[in-house]
Amino acid sequence: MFGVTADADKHRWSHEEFSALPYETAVADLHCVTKFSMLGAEWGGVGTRTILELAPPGPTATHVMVWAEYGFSANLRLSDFTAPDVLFATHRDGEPLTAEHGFPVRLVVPHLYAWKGPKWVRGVEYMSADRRGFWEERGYHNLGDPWREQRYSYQEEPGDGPEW
Ligand SMILES: Nc1nc2c(c(=O)[nH]1)N[C@H]1C(S)=C(S)[C@@H](COP(=O)(O)O)O[C@H]1N2
Ligand SMILES: [Mo]
Repeated sequence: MFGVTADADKHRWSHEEFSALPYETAVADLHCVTKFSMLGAEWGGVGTRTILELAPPGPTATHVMVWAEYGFSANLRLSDFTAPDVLFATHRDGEPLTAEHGFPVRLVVPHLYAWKGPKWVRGVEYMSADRRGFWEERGYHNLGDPWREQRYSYQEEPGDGPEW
């Protein structure tokens, strides 16, 4: 965790330390915008709320950027990042994630479209203002709520995302 943390320090976990943190599960569908969705998987890993307690954000933090391998990133409102059932998943249906699906850790955000859940997560940046991630810069909706069908940026309403 880096960016505007409460103590202005970076917080890191080795794989071993991360694996020792409290383990939670959540059943969640992955809604992809362009492919078939993965339904009903049980994800296991570390809750974002656990990480937030260990590395709290500073008072000005309103958003996060979740950074992954290969330059992928996704931005989230802090409230979406810390919502119940949002996990740094290490397991799916009781098995460690495969490389293809995000080993060693991916973010699972059950209430948002799947691009908001980076695979191969490397770090999370607390931000004092919103900034678009990889797909959000390339035409996907800044918020990505599947129940509101927020797929593309042209559907954004004023206030849904930062100015272009
Ligand atoms: N690092 C990274 N994470 C990513 C992506 C990506 O391209 N790179 N694609 C996203 C999209 S668009 C979807 S639909 C899901 C797909 O997850 P799956 O490969 O486990 O089915 O991963 C998301 N996370
Ligand atoms: Mo996707």
